[in-house]
Amino acid sequence: MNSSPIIDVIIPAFNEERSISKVIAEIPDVVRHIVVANNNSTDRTGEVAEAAGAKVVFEGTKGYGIACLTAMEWIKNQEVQPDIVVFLDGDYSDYPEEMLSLIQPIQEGKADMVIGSRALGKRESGSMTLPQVFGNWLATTLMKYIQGANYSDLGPFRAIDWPKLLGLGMVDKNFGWTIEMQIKAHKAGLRYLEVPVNYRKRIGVSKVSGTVKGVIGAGYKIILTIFKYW
Ligand SMILES: Nc1nc2c(ncn2[C@@H]2O[C@H](COP(=O)(O)OP(=O)(O)OP(=O)(O)O)[C@@H](O)[C@H]2O)c(=O)[nH]1
Ligand SMILES: [Mg+2]
Repeated sequence: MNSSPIIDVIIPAFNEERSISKVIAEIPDVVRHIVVANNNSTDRTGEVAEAAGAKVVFEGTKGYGIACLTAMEWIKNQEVQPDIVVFLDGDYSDYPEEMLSLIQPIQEGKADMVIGSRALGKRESGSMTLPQVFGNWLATTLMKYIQGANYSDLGPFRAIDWPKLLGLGMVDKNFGWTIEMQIKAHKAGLRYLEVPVNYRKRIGVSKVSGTVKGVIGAGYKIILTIFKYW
């Protein structure tokens, strides 16, 4: 790949007004567009992200996947397409500067997709709930036995070759998004690897792992997705 690839970042965000500007500020300056998918937030997420220099696209239907798909549509409509896209959460759990280690293997032609694995990195105590740790272990173990895929985490922080991502035909509109990408990448023969990423307690209120509804909804959808792509 080109030694200075064009890199865009996608941040799905639902009510992250307290964290989003910190996330944006710490993104390395190798990035071209930072696209925040404002997922029907009822707080000032959109205004704050725009003031911090991001392109904000609005998605009125709630759901992690649909927010990512909307941001991808915006990128598809740009005259110059990126080489690499990075996905990052808006809650400041990830360390945006670690993006460089996700991008590097793709830039060097060693991988098409790089997952930031929290299982391999250092986790601040309390940054992941027990159901979340167990759920990620179960999902990656099932993926190993059912699909033969080699992952240790469903970490949302990831980088992927843009044309290859488009080729996967992503469709999941909510919590199946991360695992769908991983299963499809494996089945399509993409070269993928994981690098350790560190993880800290989010700023603001949990939408998924800290709520009963979120855990059940995400767990159900993740297992369903594994069997859907059996
Ligand atoms: N739950 C949820 N999150 C969304 C949605 N749209 C965008 N997001 C963003 O997706 C990211 C992940 O959500 P989080 O609430 O951090 O979920 P999590 O990382 O599993 O759990 P916690 O960090 O413990 O809350 C955040 O940046 C959210 O703002 C949506 O419709 N639902
Ligand atoms: Mg989070």
